[in-house]
Amino acid sequence: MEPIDPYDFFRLKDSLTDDERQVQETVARFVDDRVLPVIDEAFESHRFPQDLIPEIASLGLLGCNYEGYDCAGLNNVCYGLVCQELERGDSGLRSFVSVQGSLVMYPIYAMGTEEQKQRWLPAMARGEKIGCFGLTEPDGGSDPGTMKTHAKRDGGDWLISGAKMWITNGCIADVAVVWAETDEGVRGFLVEKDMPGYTTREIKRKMSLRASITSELFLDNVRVPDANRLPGAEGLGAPLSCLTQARYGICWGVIGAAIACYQEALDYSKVRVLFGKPISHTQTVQRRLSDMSRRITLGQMMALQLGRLKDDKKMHHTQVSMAKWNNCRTAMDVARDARDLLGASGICVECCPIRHMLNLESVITYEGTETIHELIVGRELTGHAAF
Ligand code: TGC
Ligand code: FAD
Repeated sequence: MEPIDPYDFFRLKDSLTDDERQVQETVARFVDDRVLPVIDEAFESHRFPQDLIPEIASLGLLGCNYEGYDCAGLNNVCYGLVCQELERGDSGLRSFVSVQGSLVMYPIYAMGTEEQKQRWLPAMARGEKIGCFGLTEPDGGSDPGTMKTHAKRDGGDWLISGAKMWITNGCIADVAVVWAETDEGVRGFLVEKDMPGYTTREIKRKMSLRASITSELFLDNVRVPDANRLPGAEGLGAPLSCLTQARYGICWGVIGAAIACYQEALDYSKVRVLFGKPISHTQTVQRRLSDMSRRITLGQMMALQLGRLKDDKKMHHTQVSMAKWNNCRTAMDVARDARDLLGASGICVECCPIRHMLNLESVITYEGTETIHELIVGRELTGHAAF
């Protein structure tokens, strides 16, 4: 019998196709060669490594699970593996790819006109245009149905006013998908960066996702032509369906962060000698490492099954909620325990668990907090919304 791979305990790689394995290996190489050497410095200096965008684009990772429009046309398991490998590097990079692909290209692809698709999708797949997604507002992100940003018809245009908060990529975006209340219900608009009345401001001094840009968006009577409205986006279900796409990627991504932390803790435990023996020889450390491995394995299985369901068009958004909740919690617990196993060294940025642990504080909050996902599952089970 071959020995067990500690990072693939249940041989899930055996159930990947050759193409899926190749995608994973290609992105893993990119992360090892190009991301890991720079990420500590980027995190420390609160800098998004924007110079990596052309390489990410040339690997075909932006909007990689869409067909046509210069997109790679990969399946959803491949997209998940891309997220997993990128987040093994840093949640900030996976966030960039999630927002560009799942939150901006997706609504244009699924709800846009042919003209909007031709104009934006190829340029976004090539990384020449960057997008952001404005749903959350300062008064509370968990309940987007109460958004205050509104759009009013004015002849053939719309006038949009309001503010959006905590928006990934905001300051570097050429286009913002802005969700606004109208007399006809919630609608989605493509707001372009040079439209008069539209401004952005970076949110600084974050202790989490420091290698990612987070911004506020301000809209002061911004005149947007009706041609920039997404005609297929009607009602709150439209932005929520985009969240399903991005949450799906997070379910995979955070497993990458957990693997990075577990790998570092496992290696360290074999060389840290205390009381005359490596700590890996003690029962408590073995139990903790086994528990990390168990949690990661369960998360990997959940992500893979979710991917197969998505590729079979059978995935329900409540399943995504359960997996987002489970896998973020797994990654957070593994990162914290790995940090502790490294002792004092674990508080330094040279050791990845503290960086991942801090990043995961955002990931467990954005795209629906843990509580919101528990309540979404609770609603499914009981038929009663307890939000
Ligand atoms: P509710 O009545 O549940 O839903 C309204 C309509 O939408 C449908 N729907 C969904 N459709 C697709 N996917 C989903 N996930 C959906 N959830 C609901 C639903 O069937 C209904 O359709 P219809 O036809 O019956 O009208 O709406 P509610 O107001 O009760 O909201 C429920 C709740 C709490 C679940 C929802 O508001 C929610 O998910 N809140 C969390 C908000 C959130 O996750 N925000 C994320 C902002 S974006 C972000 O964080 C990006 S971070 C990116 C990065 O950097 O990686
Ligand atoms: P709140 O909604 O105010 O929640 C506060 C607390 O109340 C939470 O613990 C929550 O779980 C709890 N709570 C809420 N409702 C209930 C209830 N009914 N019962 C019990 N407890 C409840 N948004 C975007 O639109 N686009 C982006 O690109 C984006 N990027 C982000 C990047 C980062 C780094 C971060 C941190 C956030 C980002 N967000 C983005 C915003 C994110 O989606 C919101 O922060 C999130 O939805 C939670 O909203 P909130 O922060 O306003 O918390």
